[in-house]
Amino acid sequence: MLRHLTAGESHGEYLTGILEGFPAGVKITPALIEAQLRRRRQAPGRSARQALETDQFKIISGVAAGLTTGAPISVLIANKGRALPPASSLPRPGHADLAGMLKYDTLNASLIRERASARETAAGVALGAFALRFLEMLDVGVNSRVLSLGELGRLTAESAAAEILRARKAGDTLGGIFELTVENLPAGLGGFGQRDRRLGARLGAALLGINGVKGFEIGGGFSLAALGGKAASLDPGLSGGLDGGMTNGRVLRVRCAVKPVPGLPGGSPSTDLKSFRKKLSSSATSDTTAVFAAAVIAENAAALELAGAVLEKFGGDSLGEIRTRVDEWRKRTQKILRRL
Ligand code: EPS
Repeated sequence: MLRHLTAGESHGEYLTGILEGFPAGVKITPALIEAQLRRRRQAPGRSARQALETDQFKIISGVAAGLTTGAPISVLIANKGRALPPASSLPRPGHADLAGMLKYDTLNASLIRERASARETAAGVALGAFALRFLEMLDVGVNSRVLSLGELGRLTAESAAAEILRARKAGDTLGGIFELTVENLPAGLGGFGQRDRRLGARLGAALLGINGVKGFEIGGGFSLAALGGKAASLDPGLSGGLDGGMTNGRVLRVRCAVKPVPGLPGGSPSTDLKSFRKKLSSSATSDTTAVFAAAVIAENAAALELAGAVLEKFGGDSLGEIRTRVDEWRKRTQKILRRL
């Protein structure tokens, strides 16, 4: 079983990530982790905080001489942004503030924001880099792309940058849709015996757990509802690589909708929970869109889930052992899949 946890606040000293159950023998360099962290940090549409953060990290355990050892992996990421926002009893609409204040019985929204912040995703990405590397060693390719930004489709780097600038100037923020594809997954990962073994449900939980993700669909997703069974059966790709909660040997394809960042630069109407006066909540966040960063985070989050599913099916404690089993399994399933 592959498990992971993160800890740390947005303006605390460090973020921490722990990955347990990861096999030995996976070659990992700091550059591989840095590359993933950089992709997340430098995704378009983020705030000035991203220019400040350098995501200086340290691998504390679980790696020796550039190879994972099988022991729990821990990673620390230092925060540069250390100025803790002042206590505030004014929840920012659309953020975790109000629900968190009610839940933890506090009138200080800052205590909620600190952990609910998307800063946490840096730790998740650092751990995901290990899972991505493991999958890469098994010739599994994980990719993502942003399909739309606000109402803008057919994106280019230029059109996206222009749209982000337009929204920023208008004091607005943007959502979007990204697609995640995974190629060459062994068939038969996941399971149908219980709902929580279904790989679609597991991926859904992993991706819906990313800040701001409000929608998730597999393959044809919501468009399948309008198709007849005859039409739907003509395109096996509509299953998104999953049938009955298991990989079917095709490309895995899922999509997520990311809501517009709720913190508006000009503030949003809210109610102070001490005075119950209506006030404008000034937003601590000035991100314009999170969809590009979320796509990178999703690759890493999905990789952790899929690496876990591979380990559950094939077992094994070292990369060599697992790779032999996966190769053997692929030969076996390919004999059938090739003839379909
Ligand atoms: C975030 C608000 C912004 C983001 C932050 C997430 O930070 P600040 O509170 O300093 O304005 O930049 O994201 C990160 C720091 C990061 O590394 O992703 C929020 O409220 O979720």
